[in-house]
Amino acid sequence: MFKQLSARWVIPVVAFGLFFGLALASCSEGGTAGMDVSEVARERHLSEQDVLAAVKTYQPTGRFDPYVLFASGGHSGQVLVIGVPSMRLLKVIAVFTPEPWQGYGVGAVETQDVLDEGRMADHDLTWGDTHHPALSESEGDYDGQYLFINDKANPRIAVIDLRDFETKQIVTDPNMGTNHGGTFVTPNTEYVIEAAQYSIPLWEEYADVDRYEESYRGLVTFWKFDRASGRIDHDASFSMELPPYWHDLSDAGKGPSFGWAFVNSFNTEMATGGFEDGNPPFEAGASANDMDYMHIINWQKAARVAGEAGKTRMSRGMRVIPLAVSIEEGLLYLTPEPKSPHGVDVTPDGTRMVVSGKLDPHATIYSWEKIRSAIDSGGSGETDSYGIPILPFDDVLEAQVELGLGPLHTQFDDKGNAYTSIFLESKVAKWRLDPPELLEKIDVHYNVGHLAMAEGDTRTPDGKYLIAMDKWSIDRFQPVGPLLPQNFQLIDVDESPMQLLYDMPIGIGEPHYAQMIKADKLEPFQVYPGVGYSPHLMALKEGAPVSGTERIERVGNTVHVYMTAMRSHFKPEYIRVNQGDEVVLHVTNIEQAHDATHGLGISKYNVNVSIEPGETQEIRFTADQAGVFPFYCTEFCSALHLEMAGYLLVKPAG
Ligand code: CUK
Ligand code: CUA
Repeated sequence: MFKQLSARWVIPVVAFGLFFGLALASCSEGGTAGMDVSEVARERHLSEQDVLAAVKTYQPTGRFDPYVLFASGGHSGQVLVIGVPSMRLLKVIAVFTPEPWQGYGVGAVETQDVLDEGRMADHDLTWGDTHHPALSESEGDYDGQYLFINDKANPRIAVIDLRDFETKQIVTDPNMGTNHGGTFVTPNTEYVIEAAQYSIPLWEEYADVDRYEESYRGLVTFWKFDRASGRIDHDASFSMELPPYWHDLSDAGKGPSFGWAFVNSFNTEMATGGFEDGNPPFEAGASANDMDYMHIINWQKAARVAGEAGKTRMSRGMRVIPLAVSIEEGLLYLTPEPKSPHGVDVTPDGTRMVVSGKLDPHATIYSWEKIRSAIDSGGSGETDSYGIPILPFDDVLEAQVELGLGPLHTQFDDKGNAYTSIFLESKVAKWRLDPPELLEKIDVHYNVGHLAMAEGDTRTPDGKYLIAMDKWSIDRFQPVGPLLPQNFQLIDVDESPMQLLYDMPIGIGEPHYAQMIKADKLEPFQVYPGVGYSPHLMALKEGAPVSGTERIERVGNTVHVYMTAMRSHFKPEYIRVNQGDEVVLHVTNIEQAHDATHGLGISKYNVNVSIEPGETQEIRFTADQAGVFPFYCTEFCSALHLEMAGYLLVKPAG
């Protein structure tokens, strides 16, 4: 019996079970007539490690997780909110993609306005490829106020307010083809960094790839964040022209390196592909060199320069610092980095930058002090073909530590250790920074991309929990067809060796990065503060319907409906309009009870809004189809929820 347990586990499990059994027996009034832990473990074929992992992750009902993970939702264009260590999915925040439950982009005007801000190339964009969420920071510490996330596919940045976990703004970067090195914030969220990936022509609308080196350009944008308004200030933001390398991840300096940003690049070969014409494909052409360039950018000085007359040029409505100005003003330096680098991660104390080359088995550690003195001493005179000074590799290198095949991204703990994902080996390497030494590796399943450590990008990481964001999950979960979920694996890094605790399938897209914050730093609203509150304004909205002001007003062909919702009725319940009328529905949930949310869905008109307690929303549509259309509350709010309904009556024209 109990074949899964080797002999060395039997005694500990029995002891554990006994302990638990006794503990339960002694604290439970009704007795423990059921099975004890060891019996359950045996029946479910669980090892002692399994039981320990379960105990380390289980959250009893009503008890909250100590950490919250904000993960990119990948192609879904959304953000996932997950409790750690339970790995329970708490919410999917609608960002770049319409989302009906939250009433995002399906009828509510203000949410549609946010999505419309994100239109590019005269297209409605109904998806995004989210990669890197960034929590707002104060003095290098997550402050729990805002979250930013990039859309790689369409170069955009979104701003989410963590008072209500809703997307407030989308800004587009008209000079980029795609982005990737975003979002990363400076230590007081002065700026949100966004670096382009695949270069496109900058100063002209169109140029064929045969003019790549002259006309195509890389770009980094520093989006100015205005904390008071909770919005990015477009006019106070600026971009910097970069060579047409393909830029990759970024990170902001802190502590001694405060004021600087670090942006990786690959394809410094400036390969232009064209496999079909007998050229090397991008994968070969863009990885021919042994070294690419890390870009070292003085953003503090660049922000000053961008404010000086004549130092920027407008391109597609954005201020851009031309390359020549950056070179002349000493805003931009390069240093070699091996080979086809991906992640650049600044250590918590800001003294070092860790880079991993996808085709190099090392973590390469740069010393900020050495970078600083190489810059101060005027460099070696060497430049790239665009005239950007190159700091010699040996002058700025602190150390290299061999980790394994395909190192990608690095996180740090509170004990001076670093953790690097090793993509080709499907492992996470734990290594020490001082002196650099590989300590141990743990298997992950499989093809790990980013890692997220508790409070990982702050000046004071917590350690303890690490999440490996795995791209493949073959043999981990119940088969669900050829498209498999991704796999988040929770790892306890305080144990030595590190222990895998939990597998969480992500069936909504390919998340790339995530950040994990202490839950008690978040102070979301329980209920909107006041009746008639607009999440867009983050204030009471003038003229929002409240109890007693419900009415229908016609102004020409526009019919304004001032409606309230409470358990369990809408007021009014009939909306009578003529075919062709414009309908403007103002609806307020006049309740203040926690969680008393109502929805408003209108049959066949593609409308659903979520109206949380106190919230007001506006819906606009043309009543172009005659007929009778029920509307109803789409949240099961009360015993008489099904009765919370009404009719839109559209009288045929003529
Ligand atoms: S990336 Cu996907 S694993 Cu967009 Cu940060 Cu590295
Ligand atoms: Cu209100 Cu259901």
